[in-house]
Amino acid sequence: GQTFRLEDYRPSDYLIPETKLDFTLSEHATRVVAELTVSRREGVSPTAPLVLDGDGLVLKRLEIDGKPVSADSYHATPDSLTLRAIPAADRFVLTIETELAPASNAALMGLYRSNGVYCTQCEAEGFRRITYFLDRPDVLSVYTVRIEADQAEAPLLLSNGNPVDSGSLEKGRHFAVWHDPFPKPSYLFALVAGDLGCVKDSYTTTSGRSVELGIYIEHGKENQAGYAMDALRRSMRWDEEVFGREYDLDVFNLVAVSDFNMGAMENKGLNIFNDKYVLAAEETATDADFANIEAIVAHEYFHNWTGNRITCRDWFQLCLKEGLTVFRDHEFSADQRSRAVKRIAEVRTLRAHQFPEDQGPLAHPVRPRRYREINNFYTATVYEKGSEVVRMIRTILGAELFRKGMDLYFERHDGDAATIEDFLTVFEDVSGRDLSQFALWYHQAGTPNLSVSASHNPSTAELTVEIEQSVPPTPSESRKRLMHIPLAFGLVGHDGKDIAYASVEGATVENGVLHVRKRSHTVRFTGVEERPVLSLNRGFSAPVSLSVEHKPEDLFFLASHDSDEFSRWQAFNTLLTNAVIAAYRNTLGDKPLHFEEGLLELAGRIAQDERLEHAFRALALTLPAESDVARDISHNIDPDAVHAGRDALALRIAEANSGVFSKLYDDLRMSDAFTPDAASAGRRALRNTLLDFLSLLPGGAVKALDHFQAATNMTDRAAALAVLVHRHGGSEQAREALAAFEARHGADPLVMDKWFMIQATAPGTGTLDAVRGLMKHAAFSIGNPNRVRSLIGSFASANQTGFHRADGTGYAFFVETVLEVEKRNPQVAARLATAMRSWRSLELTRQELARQALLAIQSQDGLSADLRDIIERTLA
Ligand code: HT7
Ligand code: ZN
Repeated sequence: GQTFRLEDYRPSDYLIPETKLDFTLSEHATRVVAELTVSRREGVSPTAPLVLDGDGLVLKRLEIDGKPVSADSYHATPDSLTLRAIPAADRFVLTIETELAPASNAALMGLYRSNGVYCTQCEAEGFRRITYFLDRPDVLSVYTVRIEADQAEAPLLLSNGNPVDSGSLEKGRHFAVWHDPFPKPSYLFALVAGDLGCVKDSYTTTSGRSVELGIYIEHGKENQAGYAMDALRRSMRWDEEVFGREYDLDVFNLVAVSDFNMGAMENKGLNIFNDKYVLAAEETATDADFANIEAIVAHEYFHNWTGNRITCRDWFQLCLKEGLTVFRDHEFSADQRSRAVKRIAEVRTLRAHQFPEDQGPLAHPVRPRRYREINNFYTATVYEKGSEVVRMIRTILGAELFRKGMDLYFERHDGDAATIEDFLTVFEDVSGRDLSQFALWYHQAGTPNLSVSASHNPSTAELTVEIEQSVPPTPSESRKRLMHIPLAFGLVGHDGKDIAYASVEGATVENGVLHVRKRSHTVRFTGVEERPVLSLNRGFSAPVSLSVEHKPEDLFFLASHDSDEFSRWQAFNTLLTNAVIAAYRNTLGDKPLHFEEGLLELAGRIAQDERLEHAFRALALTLPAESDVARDISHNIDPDAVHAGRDALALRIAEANSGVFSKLYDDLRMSDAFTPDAASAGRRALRNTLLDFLSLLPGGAVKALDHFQAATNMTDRAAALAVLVHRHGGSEQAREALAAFEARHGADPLVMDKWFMIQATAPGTGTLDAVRGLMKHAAFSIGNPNRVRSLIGSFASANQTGFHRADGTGYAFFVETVLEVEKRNPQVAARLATAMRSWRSLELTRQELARQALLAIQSQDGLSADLRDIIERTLA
């Protein structure tokens, strides 16, 4: 396959200032007539050919200015249309008719059908599956779209922008016309047509513009759209208040579909969502679902300014819209909920998904320099690390200059297809700072390491801190440059308060942030009378991995006293991780396992600490996942021993705190009506975390089944089911709960996804057969991405002992299933295949079996570009 390189970027010879599309919808033969106003860019030779992108298209008609184009002046293949003889005039109208079969489009890119609804997905390169076009984000066009369909089959006809016309036609057909006044790239085009239920509302912007809001969902599910609507209204208000950004069309529509490759899509004025991120009711959605819906509704809405009004010049700049928009949705959720809890959750996600990517064969810079398949670059690095980079800009500049920079960005680049350089320049312009070293965060892959040690001299009242940075090599980048790392810190005194110091030398320190720029810094603080405990990377100010030479008691101290809540959580989490790793090593060495009493006691104290939010306590008490521990062990990993070490710690914590945990568990029972707010969710989270511990004690399965049966909402029901299946798999109680859940929710595919996922993530070798069996369940469908992700995706990427079986049968299943999914949907198959990205960290037997599995996929004929790209990079 072709490799695309950033340095090869060149503007197109032609532009398409206006696009008129006319769709005559039918399942097997949809007719699309595109009328493109084409203009030649200034200075381009009139003999320059016009080459349009296509993907599997069938050309039916081609005209220039209303006249058929002679056969010898164009060349059409399914994947491109080249026009050689082009009118000398600067502008002409090109009419292209294509015919599509949406019903047989299983890849879910371009125009397809989901549950009988016509819908589109055009990012990144799906528009070329609809018509021939300059399908690149720097070609912006004003769209007018006419849709014609059978009135009974598709009473609803939606596209981008504002509705301008509609009416009835003969033979039970009807039409609608939409006009979007904002020039946009083709990836933001959307169409939806079908028979859907609707929830409506209206919103008035600060400047008085009235906007009609519509959320479209399957009939009968109208009562599940209220939370998404509320999240949308709050997002609109927040963007006005925090970023000064108002909505700009008369309508904003959001449609939920069941077959969708990703989470949602920010098409201008017509967001299309995976229904998993819209539908919510206490009976069917967990607190985590509510929080995701809020975040994703906000994310897509925020794209209206960061992505749509200002788009990307090319796909290498993807983080320009995604990293920035993730940062904006993180800030929104932090403002709506608890900032500290939100931050901890973000960092856990970053470490679980981005760190392994950055530390494995798929590592790439936040702004990649080359790709073979752009769909494979919608990654945790582009999104989550991209957001961390924006956060660091704010940390370095301060909130006020950051906002000034954002204002300048919107003012200077509204209507542009911009680059990361444009983005960085606005912050340099408002602050007068040089961000060239900082820009490496966009250009260089890999997680930087910081090693820190400190010594205190009481006689001189000096604290000396030694800091060393290193950036490990990553694929095709063996030599790394030194980064600018903003490290928020505090010197914590014996009373838990930060100690002031007289002066500092050896690094720039501003507003509690130490700027690491060199390979090594010796930082001297004077006027420090008592030995402080160093609290570093507060709030996770930089996405680095940090090793600090702490005295063992320092981590205990920080876990109890650090004024920065994130760092307090971090200290306790490090203690837990270290304890699991020690148990892992003892398991491997056949030695008895021992856990420090102090750690077990601290768990009990955190659980009861009324000064801490419930959600914080729940997060603190959640043991690091097996994959988190494995990442810290980093090589020659035996997943079974990790599991044994983690389980042993859980049991010891439960035993040591049984009384305290039981009492708290009882006290936290809620009798009032369900509300999805953060405080209530926090109570449920803590109670369910305690249940997980208590279930390990005698009578635990019965307790968990009681919890399951008493549950009045999905959060508690799913949590109890997970405890039963994961801690008491095969028990009578687990079987009873699984059957009851299935009987109650069997007809709701989104809820059954939870049932699949819980079973697929049950530890142990038996899960493979269970997953194979569940693939035959009536609620499973290999063509639906949500089903595939919940059963197969979660098994492959979140089940260390079940998937990474020492006999390699998990990998054989992986080969078979990935190839089966790929036949229909290469994008989903490629994403599934990333489950193997850390194969080189495993012990040697598993490594070899994993390599054989990857080679077996690689040797297949006719592999899609998507899957081949992931497999070959993973093996490289
Ligand atoms: N910008 C959207 C990305 C997306 C996507 C990309 C490739 C294939 C299918 C897709 N669906 C959505 C989502 C977002 O980041 O907001
Ligand atoms: Zn996005």
